[in-house]
Parts: sequence; structure tokens; C-alpha cells
Amino acid sequence: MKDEAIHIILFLLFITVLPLPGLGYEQPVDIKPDTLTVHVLGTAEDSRFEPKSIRVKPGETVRFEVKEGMHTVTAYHPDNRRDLRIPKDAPSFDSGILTAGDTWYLNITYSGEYNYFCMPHERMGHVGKIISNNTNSNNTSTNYKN
Ligand SMILES: [Cu+2]
Repeated sequence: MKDEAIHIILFLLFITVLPLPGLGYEQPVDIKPDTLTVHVLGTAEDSRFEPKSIRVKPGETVRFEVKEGMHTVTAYHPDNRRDLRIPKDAPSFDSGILTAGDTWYLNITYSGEYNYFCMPHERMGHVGKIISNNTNSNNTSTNYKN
């Protein structure tokens, strides 16, 4: 119960801080042709990452474009109070609250599976996965759906 209250307070803090300029969560990166885009959609039970799973190579960047609602891109990592479900040497990540029109970048540096979730909608199944490996497949598409 106390835990729940802390979550709500943190959430309200995020919302309060959000409109201030200069506090955006975007990370400046070079836009490269190998930047892949994941659209973040929905406002409640319909919340989703599209595509839900993508395949990348280490060194590539994933761009999250929030189209509607209020979401986060958060690693399954002990730093975020979850079991580790990203490569063990990879740094944890958490976008903070993103709203419609926001873009957030994640640079993938290690091989392995990066599982991530959206804090407000995790329990509604708002989760995604990035599979990073160096193997050259014959498949020219870098995205696929689960
Ligand atoms: Cu969400």
C-alpha cells in the first residue's frame, strides 16, 4: 500500500515536471540510416509498441516515437526494480514519461535480448523486445512481429 502511494507520487512528479523546457528526455544522437523506429501507441488497454519486437545489430539506434498517450520505455533491470532481462553488461535505461509527439532514442551496444516495458501500462501488457545480434541473415527486413 505504501509502495503504491510512492508510485503515484512519483508519477505525479513526472507529470508536473514534464512541461518545463530543457527537461526533455531526448538524447541527442546522429540520425543514421540504420536507426529503426518503434511507434508507441494507445492510451490504456490498447497501449502497444509497434513493432513489438525488432531485430537490430549492435551499434544501431532505436527511435521511439510516441503517437498518443503517456508512456515510458523502461528496461527490465534491477535499477528499475525488475529482474534483469537485458544483456548483463548493458546499462539500464528508462525514458521517463513520454507524451504524444515525444521521440526518445536508445543506442544498442551489446548482443542479446533487451526486454523493456512501459511503467504506466506494464500490467496491461505494454512491453517490447529488441533482439541484438551480429549474425547476417538473408532476411532484408530488420523488423518482424511476434
Ligand atoms: Cu504505455
